Amino acid sequence: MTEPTLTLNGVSIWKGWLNRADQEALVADLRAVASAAPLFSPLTGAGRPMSVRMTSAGRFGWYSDRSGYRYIDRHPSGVAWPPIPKAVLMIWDSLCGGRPPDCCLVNFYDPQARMGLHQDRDEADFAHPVLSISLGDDALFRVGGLARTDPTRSVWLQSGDVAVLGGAARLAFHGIDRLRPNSSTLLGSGGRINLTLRVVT
Ligand code: MD3
Ligand code: FE
Repeated sequence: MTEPTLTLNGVSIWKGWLNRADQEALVADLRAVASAAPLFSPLTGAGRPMSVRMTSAGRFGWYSDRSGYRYIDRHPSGVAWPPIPKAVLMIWDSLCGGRPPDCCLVNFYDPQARMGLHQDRDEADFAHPVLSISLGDDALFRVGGLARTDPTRSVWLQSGDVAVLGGAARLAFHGIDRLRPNSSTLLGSGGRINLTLRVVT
């Protein structure tokens, strides 16, 4: 396996893992996912809609409402989540291998959207890595340690970058502080897509 371009608090980042043609093909796949399973704004525990819109592909999709964060086996409309695109599974194979992911969360950020510092802990087994793919505008990614108050480091994630979160970093606090608007021409109307692949069960 190739070496990551950089590591940040244990998070491995491969800059430009996807070339422009790969990125364009992936966006087309994701438009098909979002047309079968439309984007929605999950509610936080406080009942406020998140600024990031989401949908999922795979056996499970991530969902949240006032009853909490969880994985559900259908889109809120009742339709099945579409299959994870083959090109996405191939990226997982190259960098993670092992058991294939059963959720591909699709996060869509409009220029104002953010994601506060959090841990990913809705999965059954944290021994499996998480893989993230960035498309579209640059995003300021922040990662800390296992406690919310641990020191954090930040890096700009760009279109085509892939990150793997494994080992101790799997439970690190992380978030997206802001986008750099109009930094990419990949998405016609701007914004950012992040794909997060996880083994859920
Ligand atoms: C570091 N998404 O959906 S992906 C999420 O860019 C989420 O949309 C962000 O955090 C995004 O939960 C960040 C990169 C990422 C994903 C999982 C991690 C970084 C992580 C788990 C542990 C540590
Ligand atoms: Fe997360």
